[in-house]
Amino acid sequence: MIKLFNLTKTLRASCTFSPLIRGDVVGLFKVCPPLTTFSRNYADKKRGKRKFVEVAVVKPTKSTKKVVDIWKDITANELSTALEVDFDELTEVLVNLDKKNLDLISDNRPIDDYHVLQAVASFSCKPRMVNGPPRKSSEEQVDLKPQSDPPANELERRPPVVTIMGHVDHGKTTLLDALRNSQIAAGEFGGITQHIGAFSVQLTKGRKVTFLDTPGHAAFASMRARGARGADIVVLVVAADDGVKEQTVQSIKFAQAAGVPLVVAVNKIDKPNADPMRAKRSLLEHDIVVEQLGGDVQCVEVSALQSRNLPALQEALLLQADVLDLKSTKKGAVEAVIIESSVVHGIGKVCTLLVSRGTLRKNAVLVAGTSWCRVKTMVDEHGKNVQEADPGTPVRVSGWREDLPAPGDWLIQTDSVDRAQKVVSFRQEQKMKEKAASDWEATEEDRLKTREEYLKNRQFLLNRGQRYGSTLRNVVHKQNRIEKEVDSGDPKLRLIFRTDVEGTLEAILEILETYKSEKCQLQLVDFEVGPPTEKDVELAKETGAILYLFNLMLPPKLRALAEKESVRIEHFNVIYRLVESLKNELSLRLPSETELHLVGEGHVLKEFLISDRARKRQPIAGVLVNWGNFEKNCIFKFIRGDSVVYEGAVESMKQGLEVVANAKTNTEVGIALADKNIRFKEDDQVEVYEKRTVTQQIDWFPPGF
Ligand SMILES: Nc1nc2c(ncn2[C@@H]2O[C@H](COP(=O)(O)OP(=O)(O)OP(=O)(O)O)[C@@H](O)[C@H]2O)c(=O)[nH]1
Ligand SMILES: [Mg+2]
Repeated sequence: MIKLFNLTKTLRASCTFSPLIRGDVVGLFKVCPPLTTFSRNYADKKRGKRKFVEVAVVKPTKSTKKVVDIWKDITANELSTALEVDFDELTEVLVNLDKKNLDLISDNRPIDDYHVLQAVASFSCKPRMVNGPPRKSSEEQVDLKPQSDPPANELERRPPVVTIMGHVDHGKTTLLDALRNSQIAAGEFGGITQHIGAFSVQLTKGRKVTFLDTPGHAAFASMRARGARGADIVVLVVAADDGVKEQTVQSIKFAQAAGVPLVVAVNKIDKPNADPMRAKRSLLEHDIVVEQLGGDVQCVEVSALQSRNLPALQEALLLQADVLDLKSTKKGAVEAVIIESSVVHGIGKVCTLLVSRGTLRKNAVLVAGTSWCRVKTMVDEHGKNVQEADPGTPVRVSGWREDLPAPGDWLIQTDSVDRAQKVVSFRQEQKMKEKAASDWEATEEDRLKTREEYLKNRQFLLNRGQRYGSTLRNVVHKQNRIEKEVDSGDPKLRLIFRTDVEGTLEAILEILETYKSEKCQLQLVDFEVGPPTEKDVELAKETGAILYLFNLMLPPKLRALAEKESVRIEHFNVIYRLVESLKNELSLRLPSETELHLVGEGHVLKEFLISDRARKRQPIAGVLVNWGNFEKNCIFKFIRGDSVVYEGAVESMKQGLEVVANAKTNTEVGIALADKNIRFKEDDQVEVYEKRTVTQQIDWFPPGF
């Protein structure tokens, strides 16, 4: 057996004969050594034609074979990873080489060096000797990864996570209220849900279910998508009087994309115009075939308001949960998903999370995204302190440091604050690297753009006969000056946002993304979750922005400061009111337009020519007012046939000898224009318009508003 320290030697030796192992073919010479250029030319000339066979110079060709790192005492397992081949396939090759290898493979012992080389060759790869197995990447060493599946003997049944989804106002929160005997819907601002809520409910038969209530309003699509992703079962609420609507369809799609089974609750069956069958049939169009129509999707008709048929819905949910056979372990490190996060005055960063494995206790050290936490307080949905939270339990946890975890982030427990901090700084570093890479790409793009721009400007100068001179000074700066002047008058709306929770901030930003109007610029100066501070007021003052607060209190001290600094603060707790306000603010910044409103009509009875002192003849239109009111300061139009003879102000209006400011229906009035050259004819039509200024409306219609 050749020992591995001889491996390099063997390799070198084998290269001479075996291109399979060596990989790169150096070269082959045909017949003669090459001639110098001089001697060949001379020979060619002398003999008139070439007699030599052309030398085939074969350049060193780089092997295209994959290089595989091998090392002393490599095992079959390691070799299959290095070769990136199936372990069984490699086993077969090694056993074919020598039956004894089977024992080495089963005991995970090192394979003989010679067989290693042969195996590598048989997979058409090129071996490269390295000192040892590759070290784990720093990412694997530092970062926290979810644990592998728990052993079967640790698994215990856990409560199902049921997400309630559906169109706005179809009764999701009322249904949850009915199931848990609460009054959430009654206390909601604007009668709509704007947060994702997590509730643990004890159903009949002592079974617990964790409900996630999602908003139905169009603005909260991301929250709905997250709700579906975090669910075991989705309850699709469809109002029997309204049927399948836009957000019902979206909810179905989110549930299907997340691969989560549905249970349909046809709600509001107490309503006189309820038509549960119609609702069920329209679900067919979206591939939801309920049991009553021969499908396999459970469907229960309920009235959340009257608590009708709720036991049947509970039964359906528990049945579905049993089918799914949901299990987890209470042991080991905690893993959970962040449902919502916020900044609470006096408490700091707080997250609602749903435990998925392990048992969460006070003082546990957690990492989620780029934040970490030593659990300071832990409360349930009623605000009651809890000591423990096991799988399927939602809790609110305070004690977060660094960033605010984002909803949907995966949380993992770690053993020490030191480790948590290391993980967080590693992740922050990774984020920065990713950002730097994307920034670099953007810079590179910019550089190419600048180059293109430069060549264009250079060509522009060349076309004008200028071969020298700065393109920057001669083209760009000039252009910028012009653009600046044009730009300076553009209407702008600058905004700063502070919201109660991350989810609403995300919804607001998504709404702002839909703003495409060019009539008024919309500039987002800053946005953050948490109560406003003095800095926000200062920033608003500096930038001339309006500070928008969503679902947040404005401390009296800040109110006084804002008043002193003349900073506008707008306060909302219902999303559609906030959007209304934004649209208003944008519209107010648009220049007003004038519209002409017809206020009277008449016709010319006769033209009079009157001589004035300068002996100039002044044509006067003798007009009968057919209807309306001729105000002197209105716009007058004289129309003959299809053409407008005159449009504009009049010089004077007289009734008899009296100068008048207006003339009413059925009265005659003499009208003089400043332009004495305009003549009138009998039956010329006269239209009188009042100028009205109207404010423009912004052309922005975010979906759902
Ligand atoms: N008649 C009748 N009204 C209902 C029923 N369920 C809900 N409602 C009413 O429907 C309205 C909307 O109810 P919510 O529970 O707030 O609806 P939601 O689906 O949670 O609304 P969002 O969360 O904003 O999407 C309220 O006025 C409820 O009283 C029901 O079974 N029957
Ligand atoms: Mg609701």
